[in-house]
Amino acid sequence: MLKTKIEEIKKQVLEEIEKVKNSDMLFDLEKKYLGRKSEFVGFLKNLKNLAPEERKQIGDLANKTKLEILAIINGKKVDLSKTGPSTEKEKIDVTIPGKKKDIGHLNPISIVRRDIEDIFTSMGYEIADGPEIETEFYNFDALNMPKDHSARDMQDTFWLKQEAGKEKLSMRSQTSAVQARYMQTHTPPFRIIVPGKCFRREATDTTHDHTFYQFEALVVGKNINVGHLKQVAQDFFSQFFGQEIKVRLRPSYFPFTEPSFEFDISCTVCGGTGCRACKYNKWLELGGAGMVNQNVFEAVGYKRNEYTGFAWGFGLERLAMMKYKIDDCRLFHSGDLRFIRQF
Ligand code: FA5
Repeated sequence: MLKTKIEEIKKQVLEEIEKVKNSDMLFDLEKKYLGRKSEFVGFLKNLKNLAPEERKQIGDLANKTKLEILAIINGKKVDLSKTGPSTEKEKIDVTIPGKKKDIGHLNPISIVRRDIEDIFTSMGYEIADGPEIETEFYNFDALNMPKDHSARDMQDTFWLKQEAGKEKLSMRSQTSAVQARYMQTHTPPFRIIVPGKCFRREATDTTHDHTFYQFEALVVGKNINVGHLKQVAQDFFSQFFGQEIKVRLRPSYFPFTEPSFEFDISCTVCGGTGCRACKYNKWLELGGAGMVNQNVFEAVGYKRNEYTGFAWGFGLERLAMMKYKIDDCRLFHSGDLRFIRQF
């Protein structure tokens, strides 16, 4: 009786498979005869209720038949694949445009930062780092700015709420804060750059944001002089912009350098002949620079006058603005994808 039933199922499969014309029909047939809820599979599940003698005999036949049905279905699959797609779903329209994957974009600040790091590491510089939340000591005291020093007002600092008995903390207002950190743990000679985020509580405009990047350079050794500062900067800018760049130092004041300079480069747009980008000045201001004040060396434990060194702090946004001819630095951190997608 059961034997006949099994043979009957196989016969039905053989009959129905002849009528199958496409993969959808084959799928339905497979479901009907071998699916979890099919008569055949239910039947296999109930084998356990048979007497041991019959269970073995019928079980063997059922399993053999199941494999045969599977082979019939697979054979049909192969036949159908040879005749090409039989349903709309299976057809591939090669003229439909592909779906573009969104892979994200580097912010131009990151691109510029990487370029700078590549150029300086190729010149033998180390890349140093420091925390964005900084102690008063590293951001000010060690940089020759005692507590009541008026130079602290040169930068509007975001101070954090002071915890009782703990040191006063602020959002780092300049990458110069890393100078003392690095020098405390290293002995000259060394040359480093420190690209990093800075924060200032100031009204924003096209060239000022509350969050911006600077890139500090610090070179310390014996007999380092202003000539080295000028030459290294000139080499760097020429590589960075891919054209010859002239640099100009103007006298200035920073408590942590003596002498101190404002640092200008020849306009990259007009090449130094005067244009709208440089407001017909021919020069563009990029940041501050100078020879490390001996008081800073003393604050980190070096012997006075044993070493000399130069340092600078340039705005990364200014460099990116010049490189990509962007007229508002606030765009960099605006999160506006229409802007970012252009890079
Ligand atoms: C300084 O921060 C000094 N630490 C630079 C320095 C380093 C001098 C080492 C001597 C030796 P200043 O505040 O001028 O200096 O800032 C330097 C540069 O950072 C500016 O010229 C500008 O390019 C950039 N910068 C400063 N404030 C902002 C701001 N709010 N938004 C965007 N860029 C800024």
